[in-house]
Amino acid sequence: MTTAQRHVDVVIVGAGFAGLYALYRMREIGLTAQVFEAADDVGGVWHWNRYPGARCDVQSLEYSYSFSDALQQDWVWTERYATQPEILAYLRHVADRFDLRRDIAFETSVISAVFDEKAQLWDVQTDRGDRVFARYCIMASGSLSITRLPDFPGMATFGGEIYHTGDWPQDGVDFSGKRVAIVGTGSSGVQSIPMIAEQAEQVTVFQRTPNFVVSARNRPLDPDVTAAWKERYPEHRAHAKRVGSLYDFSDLRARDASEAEREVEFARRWDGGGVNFVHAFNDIFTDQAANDAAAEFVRARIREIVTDPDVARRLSPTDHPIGTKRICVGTDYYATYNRANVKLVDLRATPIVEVTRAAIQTTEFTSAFDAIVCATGYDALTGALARIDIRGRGGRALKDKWASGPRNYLGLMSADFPNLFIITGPGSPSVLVNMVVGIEQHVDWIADCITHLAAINATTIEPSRASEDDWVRRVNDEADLTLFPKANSWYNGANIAGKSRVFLPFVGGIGRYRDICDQVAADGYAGFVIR
Ligand code: FAD
Ligand code: N01
Repeated sequence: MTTAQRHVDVVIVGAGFAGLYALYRMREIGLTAQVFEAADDVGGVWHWNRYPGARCDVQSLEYSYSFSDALQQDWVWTERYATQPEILAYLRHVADRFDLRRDIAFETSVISAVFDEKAQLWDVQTDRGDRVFARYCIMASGSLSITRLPDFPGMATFGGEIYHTGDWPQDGVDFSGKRVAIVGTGSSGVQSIPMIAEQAEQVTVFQRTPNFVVSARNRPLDPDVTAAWKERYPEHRAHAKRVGSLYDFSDLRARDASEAEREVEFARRWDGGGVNFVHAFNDIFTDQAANDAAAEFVRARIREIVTDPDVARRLSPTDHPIGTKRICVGTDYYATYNRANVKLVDLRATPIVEVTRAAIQTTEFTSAFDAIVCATGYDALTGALARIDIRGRGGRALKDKWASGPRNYLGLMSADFPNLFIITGPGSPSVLVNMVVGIEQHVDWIADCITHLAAINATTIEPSRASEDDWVRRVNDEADLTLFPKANSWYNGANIAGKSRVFLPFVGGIGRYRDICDQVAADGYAGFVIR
């Protein structure tokens, strides 16, 4: 398909959960759309993250679209937390079922989007020479789509394979008989380490910061449970619109409970598995003492599971409140360190000095490896936007405007960048909630907004500076009321050298955020300038 030099109503960047739904909705409101996707297929995160053990940690029955009842009734999830292949199959099914592929150009990266003030159109160009003019531009380019490799001295000289979990070979990797180094112990490391350890001859985990890991307690989905859930889908989805997922939020404060009561509640949630552990009390994210109690419960479990006390100590997080770096959900993670073929290296005590052609040299030892797996994360929330040369009024670059931190209103739009919408970007609940719920909310709001503009015969919408300033302040102020700023994490850009340290997502929750967005629309898009 050639898309060179043509006009559409809307350009959409990305064909993951967000881009696919955006395309569906734009068509539904009668717009022509062109999607560009760097990958060779749909799926986004679920296309790229094929590492062993990759799966969601929001329950499958909830980590899925709600916009089509026929879809949610027909699709059968087989496990409590679906694997990457199953989620990818689901997204492929969605693309086929709603005939979405015909408007998607694959293996095509958007390199620039420039607002033409005279024509009032976005001029979008790709690495394949396409040039498309569009009234609207929707950035569905992902919050966790720009991978980040470590830059150890000599890395380029390594003669074995180097993998990043977020750019995994499509045909998989056979680690049988291999000596594998794994760098990184965030969610991707936590999911992949036990799986790679089962296959490889030797696994050495290079850990900089230990993370809190709760057990997934994954299991096959009982067909009766699924049927009962599907019967009550409208109720479940309505609830998720308020809270993101059927998380079991407690109304109780840890400080009001006795130590024994706290232990019972933590144990119940630990045994139940999943992220509900951090919702055991409603002050875990705001009260250091409550947080300490939850953190200590996990550290005690680590000491129970891991047989070598020194390894258990090194695996125990002490430098951040639990939950302020994204809680990891794993299967057999801590028990994996009891295996004879797994070794843990604490990079803070024993830093890497150099990577050579066949080995990694630390301050204490040199070990030979056949492969290095980097589970080293992403340039989150702003990375994909920064990769594109986005220019608004007066030729101003978005990355310059955002040099000291993202500036936008509701996380959705930035002043001087008219008709440019961002899905689950900074300033929205984004990565702090079930992201499919957040994506549907954003896309529906954008579809309503564009419909409104057409109805009043308007050409552009963008936030006023004042509303943008207020929103940025509010996002920061609300984060400052929590323990989140106490951690160095990708939530606040700490994982990228030179990135401004700003807490990126809106901590207020999807329900409150939805109310704010709905009120803005009901008030005639208050805070926006419509021309
Ligand atoms: P993505 O899926 O990242 O899709 C963005 C797409 O845009 C990508 O395919 C990318 O190639 C493309 N793109 C980017 N820039 C360009 C460009 N310039 N030109 C063309 N194409 C471009 N969230 C949850 O809520 N629950 C979970 O359990 C969960 N599990 C996760 C597990 C993993 C391993 C990861 C990495 C993330 C997980 N997430 C989870 C977060 C996840 O990001 C979202 O749930 C969701 O998949 C995001 O969808 P998206 O369409 O917004 O972005
Ligand atoms: O990335 P991360 P991720 N030298 O940034 C370490 C989602 N997700 O891919 O903490 C040594 O969390 C880094 O160490 P430190 C989820 O939202 C969900 O694991 O910076 N180490 C850290 O340990 C998640 O939060 C699932 O000190 C280096 C790790 O690499 C997000 O995606 C599964 C280093 C990076 O952890 C990102 O998770 C997977 C260096 N130079 C992903 N650089 C689910 O389960 C980095 N590290 C649903």
